[in-house]
Amino acid sequence: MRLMSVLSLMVVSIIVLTSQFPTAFAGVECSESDPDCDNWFTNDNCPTIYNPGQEDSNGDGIGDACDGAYFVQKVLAEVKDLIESGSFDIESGEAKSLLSKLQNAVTQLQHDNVKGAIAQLDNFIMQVEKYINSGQISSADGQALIDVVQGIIDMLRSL
Ligand SMILES: [Ca+2]
Ligand SMILES: [Ca+2]
Repeated sequence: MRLMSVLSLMVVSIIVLTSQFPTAFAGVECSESDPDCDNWFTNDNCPTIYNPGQEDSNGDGIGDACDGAYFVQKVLAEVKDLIESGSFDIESGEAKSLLSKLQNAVTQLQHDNVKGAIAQLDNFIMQVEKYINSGQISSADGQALIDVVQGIIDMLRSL
């Protein structure tokens, strides 16, 4: 249950992050030096996203509000834990394929390929759905994973 609560917390934090866009994306430019209207004119850790608090949980200089790689890495760690604890009824090859989609998404994000990352995350969701349907992953675990990954996709689309 610890894992489930971690995932739920992530869903909440991603929803909070993605709901932070007020008028910044209505095509209104507050000023050339502060296009996202969050009053950070220089050193904004998400230059195009409204994040006045500048939260940066992993301290890599990229704000949480635009740090897709950070969230995917967290999901990756949780999925690894779930697999290692035997929560999923999947073969090692299936586990490898599931994890590689998340790992590939991180790699794509590190190379600024957001589209490629979203494609990997979409494939991850499809694979989880398949395992839910076959009963290899419980619908509670599976749905929690899908919700959090969908939240990350929504965040990436808003970048
Ligand atoms: Ca910002
Ligand atoms: Ca960060």
